[in-house]
Amino acid sequence: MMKVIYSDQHKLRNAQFELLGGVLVRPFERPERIDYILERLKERKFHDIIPPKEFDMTLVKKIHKADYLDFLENGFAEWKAEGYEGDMVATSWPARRMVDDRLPDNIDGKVGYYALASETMIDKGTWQAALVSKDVALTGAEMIANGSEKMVFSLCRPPGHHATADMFGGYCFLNNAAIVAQYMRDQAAKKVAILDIDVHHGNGIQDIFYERNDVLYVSIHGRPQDTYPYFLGYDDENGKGMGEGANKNYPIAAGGKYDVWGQALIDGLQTIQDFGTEALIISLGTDAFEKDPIGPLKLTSDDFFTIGQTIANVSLSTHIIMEGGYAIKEIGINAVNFLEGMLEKK
Ligand code: Q9C
Ligand code: ZN
Repeated sequence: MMKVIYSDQHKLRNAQFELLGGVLVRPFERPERIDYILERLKERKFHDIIPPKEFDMTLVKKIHKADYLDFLENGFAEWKAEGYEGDMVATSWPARRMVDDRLPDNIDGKVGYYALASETMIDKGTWQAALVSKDVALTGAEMIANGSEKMVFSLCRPPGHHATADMFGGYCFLNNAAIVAQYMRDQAAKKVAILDIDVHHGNGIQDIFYERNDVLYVSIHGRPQDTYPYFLGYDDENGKGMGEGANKNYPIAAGGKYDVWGQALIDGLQTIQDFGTEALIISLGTDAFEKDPIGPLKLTSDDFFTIGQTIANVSLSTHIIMEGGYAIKEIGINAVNFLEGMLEKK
C-alpha cells in the first residue's frame, strides 16, 4: 500500500476570511479539507500514514528569495505592530507602469509587494504551517530518492503551486512541488517532470522553472480567459532560453469534461516521456471536479480514478503532492480515487 505523509500542524493555518465577490467569506482552503481526505484514506485502507521529518532551509532557499522568506516569517508580527486588527492582506500593488522592484518600509506596502492576489490572507500560524507542509513534501521526496518507495502521497496543506520565488497567493506560500523537484534534481534524477492537474494553472511552478531544461512543467487547467490566476497559463508559453520546450500548458474552456481533459492528459504524458523524465511529481488538485465551488471544469469522481490509472501506465516513480480541491464533501473520494487509480494500471 502507498505510504502517506501527514502532519496535523497544517491546522496552524486558519485564516478568518477570504475575499470573494466583494464579500469576506470563510476560506475555501480550510483545515477541514484534510479531515475528509484522512477519513477516506482510512476507509480505503491507506493505513500507512507517517509524520514528516524536519528539513532545514537549504532547499527552500534554492527556490525562494531570502527577502520573501523573511517577509513570510516576520510580516505578520509587523502587521500587528502597525495596529492592524485582522489577518494580513494586500490592498495595493505595483500595477502597470509603477515601480515594482523597490520594497517599501511600511508593512501595508510590503504585503502588496509580495502578494500576487488579495484573496489570500496571512494569519498567525501560516508560516509554521507552510514550513511543515514543505517537510511533508520533502519527507516523501526522500523516500523516493533513496529508492525505498516507488510512489508516495504527501498530504500537504497549505498548497504550493501558485507561490513564485517571491510572491504568495492563491492560498500558497512555499512551492512544495518546486522544492521537491529541486531536491530530486540534487539527489536522484537528471530530468524531473511536474504534472499539475489542479484546475488552476500553477503559475508559480511555471515561473520558477521557465528558463530551465532540467525540470519540465506540464499543466492541465481552466484556460486563463475564464479561470484564476488569469494572467498566465496560455498554450503558447513554452519556456524561455535553455528552458524552451520544457513548459507545456493545456488550457481548457469552462465546462470542459473528461473527453477533452483526457486528450490533454495523453498528450501531456507523451511530452513527459519524450523529455526523458526519471522522476515524476504530480501536483494533485481535485478542483477540476464538476461540483467544485470555484473550479469551472466538469470531471467526475470516476474520472479521477481513470486519471490515476492513465498516469500509472507510464511506469515512472511518482510523488503525489496535494494542492487544491474545495468540494469538501467529495475531496476525500476524489483524491483517494486518484491514488487507487495509480495503484491499478490498465
Ligand atoms: N472565483 C489552489 O487551488 N480564487 N488555489 C478563485 C474564483 C483563488 C486556488 C476565485 C483560487 C486559488 C491551490
Ligand atoms: Zn486549484
